[in-house]
Amino acid sequence: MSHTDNCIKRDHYSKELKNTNVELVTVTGWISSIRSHKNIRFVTIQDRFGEIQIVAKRGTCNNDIFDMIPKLKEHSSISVNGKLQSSEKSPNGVEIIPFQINIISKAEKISPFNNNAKTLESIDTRLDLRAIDLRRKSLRDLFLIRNEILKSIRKYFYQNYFVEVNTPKIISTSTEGGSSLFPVFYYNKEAFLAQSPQLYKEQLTMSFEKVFEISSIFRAEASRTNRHLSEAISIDFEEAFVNYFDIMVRLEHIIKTSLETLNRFIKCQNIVIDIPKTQDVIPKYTYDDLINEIQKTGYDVEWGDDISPKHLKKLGLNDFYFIIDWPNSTKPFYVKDKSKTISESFDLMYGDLEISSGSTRISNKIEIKNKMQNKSMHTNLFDYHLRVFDYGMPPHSGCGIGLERFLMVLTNTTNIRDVSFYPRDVDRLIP
Ligand code: AMO
Repeated sequence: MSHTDNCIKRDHYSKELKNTNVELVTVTGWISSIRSHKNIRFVTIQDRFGEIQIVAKRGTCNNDIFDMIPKLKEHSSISVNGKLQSSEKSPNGVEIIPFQINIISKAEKISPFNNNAKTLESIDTRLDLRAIDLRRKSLRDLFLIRNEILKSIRKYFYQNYFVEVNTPKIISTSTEGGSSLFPVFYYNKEAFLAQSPQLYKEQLTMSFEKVFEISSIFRAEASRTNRHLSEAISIDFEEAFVNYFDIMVRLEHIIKTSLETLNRFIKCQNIVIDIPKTQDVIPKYTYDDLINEIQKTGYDVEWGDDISPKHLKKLGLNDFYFIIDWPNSTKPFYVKDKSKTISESFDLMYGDLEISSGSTRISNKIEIKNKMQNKSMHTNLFDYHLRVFDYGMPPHSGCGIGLERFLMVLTNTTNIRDVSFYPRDVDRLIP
């Protein structure tokens, strides 16, 4: 055994071991399990791509190495230099007979949860030690899926001439209603954390026509649920010269591309999860129709009320669908009216979970000012926005997709905290 501060340089990742002709390899990673039988000892190392099995047999490897294995601690970071050989029993078809094991960083404590368990009781214990929690394969798989989905969505946007933008997250006004705002001190002024990039993405269609942003949105959600975060990631996009039906078509494409990507990825990574079925066309139900149906089930709802998950559960709606043409009163000031009572708006649902909402926007200054006044808003606070309407604001539409909610659906995950690296909720501000 040799303790060293010098990290011995890896020459192969786990996934490269199967296809190499090299006999002597050096691998690095952290220990995920240690097993000892009479004359044979196994150490499993995990790296960014998967697992590597180290096998030490008494008599065929150095005695020091054989004796040190039971003293190793799970989670320690180590490097192993040794001989690569094929092995039918090992997870990736090869194993390493160690010549040298270096402990690069020793784990001092035993993890409070089992590394290989699929479901664990206390999410709080796990979140308190999130970096270690994320070493678990089932959880890492979720985030690798997240990575692939984001790549494919970005690719979709780039192929369709969208420009990736970043808009301010410290802002001066509310866009989605005042109750869920986080106030912050901004020098000597009151400011807020952005609930969405709404007004900025709309403005940017004036110069770039098609924009998207993937970034944090902040919502002061006082309720404790498995579907709300105080800081979530939103995939926002906005497009000039189109209406809300065109945006729904884009969402159909985004869902289709995401499901194709997901299917390919889980097959190639041997990940076993239930994923939603592909729908070429996503059904649309009007708000009017659904309210009627809900009333028939006996719920006491009136036209103009919000539609809640419990109502949708009762209707037994499954898979993806749109609820379109919401009452004007339920939607924010920037949403265009379709008539005196309803708006050009939609929510994308999966079962009873809202994944996205979007609309055609108001592009006329008088119209948006009237709307703000009807909603008792102070138009002077929005001067910075209203002034751009004097310079040829194009008709435009867009939507925001809650990334974590979309991932919950794609990976059949019930708690939104499991698809957020470091979730923030009413009780959690660390780590
Ligand atoms: P909305 O407020 O409906 O619309 O938000 C868009 C989507 O973001 C997700 N989302 C959340 N996810 C987790 N936790 C939360 N607290 C949370 N709040 C919202 C949901 C939701 O459908 N500006 C508009 C979008 C637009 O019209 O472009 C907006 O923000 O999946």
